[in-house]
Amino acid sequence: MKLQNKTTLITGASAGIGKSCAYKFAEEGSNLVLFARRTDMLESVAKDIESKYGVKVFYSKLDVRNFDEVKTMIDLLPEEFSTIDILINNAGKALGLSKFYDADLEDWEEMIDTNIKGLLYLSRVVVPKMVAQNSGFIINIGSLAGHEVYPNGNVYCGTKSFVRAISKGMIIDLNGTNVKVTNIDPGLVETEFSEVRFHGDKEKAKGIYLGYTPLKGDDIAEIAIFAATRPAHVQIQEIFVTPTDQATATIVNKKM
Ligand code: NDP
Ligand code: 8X3
Repeated sequence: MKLQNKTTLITGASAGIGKSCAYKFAEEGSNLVLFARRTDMLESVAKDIESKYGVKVFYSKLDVRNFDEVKTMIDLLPEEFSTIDILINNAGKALGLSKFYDADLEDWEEMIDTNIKGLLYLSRVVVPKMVAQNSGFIINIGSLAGHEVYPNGNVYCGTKSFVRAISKGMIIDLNGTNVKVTNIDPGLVETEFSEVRFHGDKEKAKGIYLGYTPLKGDDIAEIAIFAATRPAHVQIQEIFVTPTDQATATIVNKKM
């Protein structure tokens, strides 16, 4: 086990990539601090992980869009969870897939508040403690959408370009400390992502992953483990990973 006695904080741990990271990091011996808005799902993840891996898990409802909630939660973490070794800024979403001049303003607000401000809020509160302890590791989950703007992706792609830029900004500002940053940019991963994007339309969401083999949450979690377990002098700044069947956002080898 490579992460024994470490503490990993994961946002968006109730589903998808965040949930996969919770299991993989626990498998490596890390204690966990898990956040999301759906506490029933968090609770079942936490209980299952505790019984399978014997690590300590703290979980709580936390909406990353609310700075006061984030600050209070981190300030009041129980003593045994208060030293965060690894921060995984994962909570995020796309909402809608339409031309920018037709888009729903509320969708924009929620994407910007979650993908950009939420990541900033968690980092602003957790990272000073990492700098003070002169050790820590930050994983920001970006996207292929941060490398490439695709039709109707407009604002979501903008938020993921931001994630890529702020990851670089963090790397620059943390230079000279032992706090490392890795930006992970996945292509198509089969999670609740598309169901959320299409506002609960399960059929439409399913269609996104048909006819080829998409990535799974576990594929991204394994990459996160690899990045988090390099020697102290090795910083993997960025990982861009797609399914083998995906060349670009729009070139996907669908056999159908
Ligand atoms: P899921 O929809 O499966 O999971 C998203 C997670 O984020 C859930 O746990 C959700 O929990 C949480 N979340 C959403 N809003 C908030 C909020 N305001 N506060 C706290 N938690 C929140 O999607 P993925 O696992 O696929 O997405 C995870 C990350 O990966 C996102 O940043 C996404 O942009 C990125 N990504 C996804 C790709 C894909 O193809 N799936 C590809 C590239 C990047 P809850 O609803 O309970 O709050
Ligand atoms: C999720 C992948 O291609 O839907 O970020 O933007 S994509």
